[in-house]
Amino acid sequence: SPQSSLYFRIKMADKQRRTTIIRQVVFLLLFLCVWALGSGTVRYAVPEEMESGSFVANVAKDLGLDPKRLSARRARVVSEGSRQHFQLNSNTGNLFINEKLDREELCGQTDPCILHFEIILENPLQSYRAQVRVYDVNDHSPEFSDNELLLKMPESTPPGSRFPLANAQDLDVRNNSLQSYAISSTDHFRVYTRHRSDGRKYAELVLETPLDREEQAEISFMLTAIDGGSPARSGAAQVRITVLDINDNVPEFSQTLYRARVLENSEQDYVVLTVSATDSDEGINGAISYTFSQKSKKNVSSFTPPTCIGPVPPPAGMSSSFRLAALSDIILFTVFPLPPYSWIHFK
Ligand SMILES: [Ca+2]
Ligand SMILES: [Ca+2]
Ligand SMILES: [Ca+2]
Ligand SMILES: [Ca+2]
Repeated sequence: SPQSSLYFRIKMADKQRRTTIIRQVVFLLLFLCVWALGSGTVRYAVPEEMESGSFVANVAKDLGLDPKRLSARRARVVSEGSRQHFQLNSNTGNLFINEKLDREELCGQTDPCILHFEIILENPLQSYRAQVRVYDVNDHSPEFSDNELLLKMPESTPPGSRFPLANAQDLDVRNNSLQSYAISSTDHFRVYTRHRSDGRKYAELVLETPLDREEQAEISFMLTAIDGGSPARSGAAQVRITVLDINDNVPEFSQTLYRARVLENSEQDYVVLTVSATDSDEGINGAISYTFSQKSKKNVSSFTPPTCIGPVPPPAGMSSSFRLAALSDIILFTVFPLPPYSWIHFK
């Protein structure tokens, strides 16, 4: 009937109006919620490593809440994680550190280190976002993974050669982290602080002056890593460089000219002369054997081949000697290994 049709239309309009109102209320509530959250965020900053129970701030004052009503409204702190880093005194509105904050443990290399939590009140329900920035304190020294860094380089290494060294690690951030490297005095090396692509700093050793194993077979010095904290902290490692031998020394006779006199009727195996040579190189590079040179073969025909009577091969730097048994006037000796070689006149 027309009447029932009209009633139906009124009903529909009513329903639509109510839906619209509900939608508007929900929207308004959402808006208020967002506004409350936005306006209620409080930010604080504390240095790490402060003792448990240290005062952070009075949140009641900062949020404009009545401290006397905090207890009745069951005000409390709810952290995002499982650990409660802070506690609220519901009588005063003071926020305290619940347990000592270690920035390195909480955030590692993430900087800034921010802890988020909420301050929740009941009757009426209100929540405020809060965050505390934990400032870094220089409580770590740069550390090398090994106390000793061992390197080997041939004595022929040209000056200007670069040697990257293992980097030290400092768990702190920014200025409190590792800034530079230094070495204790050495004539041969300089150290430079270089940056890796990931931002970490490592030490690069540069050879300044030529090495000479015969002069110094091992070079050692301290490598120090320094941070930028105030006061600065540092860590050190011993650098030991073994200089490897190169055959850069010729054997040298104890005299450039040896003179000897022999009677023409000397017996066979008569010792005419003992000569000796030394080579300051190491191992096989310093081993000496003796021989007559090709040129003087004719002259030495009456000599037995020279024999080494010292240890064969002689230890580096030790002299070796041989004996000759025969007659002659002038002989040329060549000393091995060849090249390089030394020679002497034998008269
Ligand atoms: Ca710490
Ligand atoms: Ca720290
Ligand atoms: Ca540090
Ligand atoms: Ca050498």
